[in-house]
Amino acid sequence: MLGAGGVGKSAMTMQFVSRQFPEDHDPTIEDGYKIRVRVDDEPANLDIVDTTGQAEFTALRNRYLSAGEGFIICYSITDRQSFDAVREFKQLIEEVGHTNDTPVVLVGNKSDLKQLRQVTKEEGLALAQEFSCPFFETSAAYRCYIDNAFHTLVQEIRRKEKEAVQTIKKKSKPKSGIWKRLKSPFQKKKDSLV
Ligand SMILES: Nc1nc2c(ncn2[C@@H]2O[C@H](COP(=O)(O)OP(=O)(O)OP(=O)(O)O)[C@@H](O)[C@H]2O)c(=O)[nH]1
Ligand SMILES: [Mg+2]
Repeated sequence: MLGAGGVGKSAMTMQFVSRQFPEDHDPTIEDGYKIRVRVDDEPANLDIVDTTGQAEFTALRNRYLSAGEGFIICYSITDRQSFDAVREFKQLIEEVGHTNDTPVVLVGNKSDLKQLRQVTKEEGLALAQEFSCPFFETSAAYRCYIDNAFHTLVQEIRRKEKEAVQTIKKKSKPKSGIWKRLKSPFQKKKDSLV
């Protein structure tokens, strides 16, 4: 879970893991949750790291960037600054992973606080399109689209794993041209024996 301070990373995680909503903002230093869920009828063992949004613990948070298989980047729809910070989180992930292909889901949380909205849904969608990643507006308070966000990240991780396996298979398969050329001398010998 990545995102600026107070956007609801812990609230989303707690709703997902234990169906509880913390009313107070208790700034996270670092929390971890292990949970087994089923996604598309397949079990998934999730190791969720709820990171800090507090600037003073940035170094601590960054340790998880290289270990993470996938990321939920959160902002709050009521906090323009948290939306502006999303790009920095995406860049960090790219830098650490040396790829722009790490599974990411973008989440605009606190969708229940409509009257305090500072970021439109269209802006969220446009950023997700730029990142080529799924997007949800969630409410941790009302448990809206929380499962969708986590399950979609699992699907993204699985999809990219499958793609990686396909690429390795393709690379290790000898090209038919070379293969034919290698085989042809033997073929001729065999033919001449007959
Ligand atoms: N109305 C509403 N409030 C929310 C929602 N999600 C979180 N909050 C509130 O926002 C405050 C901050 O939530 P946290 O989950 O602690 O935020 P965080 O992103 O974990 O913050 P840090 O750990 O400091 O990075 C708390 O008071 C929550 O109750 C939501 O969906 N709707
Ligand atoms: Mg927190």
